[in-house]
Amino acid sequence: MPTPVSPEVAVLDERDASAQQLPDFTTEAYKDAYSRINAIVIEGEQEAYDNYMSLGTMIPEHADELARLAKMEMKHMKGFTSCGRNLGVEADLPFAKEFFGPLHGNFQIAFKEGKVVTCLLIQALLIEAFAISAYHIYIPVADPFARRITEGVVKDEYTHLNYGQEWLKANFEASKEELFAANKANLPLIRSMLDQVAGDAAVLQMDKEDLIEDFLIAYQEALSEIGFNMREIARMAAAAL
Ligand code: PL3
Ligand code: FE2
Ligand code: FE2
Repeated sequence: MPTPVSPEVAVLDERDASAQQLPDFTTEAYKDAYSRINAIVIEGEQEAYDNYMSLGTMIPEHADELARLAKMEMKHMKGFTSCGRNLGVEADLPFAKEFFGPLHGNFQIAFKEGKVVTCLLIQALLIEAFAISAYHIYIPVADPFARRITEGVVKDEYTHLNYGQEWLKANFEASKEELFAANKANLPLIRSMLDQVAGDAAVLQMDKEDLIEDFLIAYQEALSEIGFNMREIARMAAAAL
């Protein structure tokens, strides 16, 4: 007769095993998926740099602070470039440019129209919450080199999210209507970006539902800090359904 194993022991064993099971970073399948994900992150950091520099011209009293945030994005971009190099992967940058195209286009239109609230919602809330969720879910399944880099980056992204949150909180009543409209136009784009990246993310052992959950936590928390009530936040989140 087999020795009975207590359920506690079985659960512990399972957790230990799964905690150690990292993907094989050397397979062609992994590198192929990484060439797109790595490019998305590099392009995202580069565009974030450009966006904070643009925001600095719209909010001249914060130009120095925004230039400091932009510089952090440049450092992130370089860090993620070295992650690809470390794995021997060439980032598919044309793919990533296309991936960001619609959101990038909306930011550019808002910038030209001087819509600082829309620009802040796109960059400091949506893109930063997307990055925070992606980096959180990536860290436990990353190779050791990329994990160290990503852990440093994710702390900075909270600083960026916080910048947008505080500005919008201080200008809440005047920004409210534009925030509703900008959310309605741009949250569905984030949703479709998540859908597009899900297949490659799965190869990196990142789960789509985890990404969505983590994104919504960061985004809804920011909206609540800014001053929206529960009903308004629910209505805004529903724009992505
Ligand atoms: C702004 O600071 C950063 C903008 C980057 C956006 C990143 C979106 C990431 C989606 C894919 C998730 C993979 C994470 C893996 C990191 C190598
Ligand atoms: Fe960044
Ligand atoms: Fe950022």
